[in-house]
Amino acid sequence: MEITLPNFKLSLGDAPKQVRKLSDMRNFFSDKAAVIQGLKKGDPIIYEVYAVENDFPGGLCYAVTVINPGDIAGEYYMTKGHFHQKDAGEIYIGLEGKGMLILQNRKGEMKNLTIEPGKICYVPGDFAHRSVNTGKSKLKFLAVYTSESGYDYATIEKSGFKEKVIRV
Ligand code: PAN
Ligand code: ZN
Repeated sequence: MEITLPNFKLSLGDAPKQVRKLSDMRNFFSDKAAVIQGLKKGDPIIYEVYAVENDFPGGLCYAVTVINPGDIAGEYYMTKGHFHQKDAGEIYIGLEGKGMLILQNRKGEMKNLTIEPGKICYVPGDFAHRSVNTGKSKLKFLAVYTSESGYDYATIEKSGFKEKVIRV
């Protein structure tokens, strides 16, 4: 089943913006020396998130993430990545650009999906997820998740993902 929307326009109103710069990502990129080196030249924005959070039981939240193109010692710009505190699934819908969605559960099992305009990706509730911009332009996608999901960044900050996405 396919639907073509020629003049598609998505509006999140005045959703607040979160900015993640290289300095916020020190513990997430693999090559720590390259991060330190990069920070000597500046502190580039890696990604921005425009999120509408509805904090009530049974509610839904939604957010557009914009990841800039670029890499740190070959490792593409990416999100921090997180588990949900409560195992709850999530939907990602690709809007612009080209990327990958890396999924890893607590047993270390991995799944990789591509993110591209119009593609719907399902994130199972027990999988940590990180999106990666593998293209030359901005990667934009919409995420829809439950109000009760919560975020566990600490596990990924400590142990990372088993796989990293690098420029070849
Ligand atoms: C997304 C992510 C967003 C930013 O809305 O929160 O892409 O990634 P990090 O949260 O890993 O920094 C989502 O998965 N929400 O649950
Ligand atoms: Zn999530």
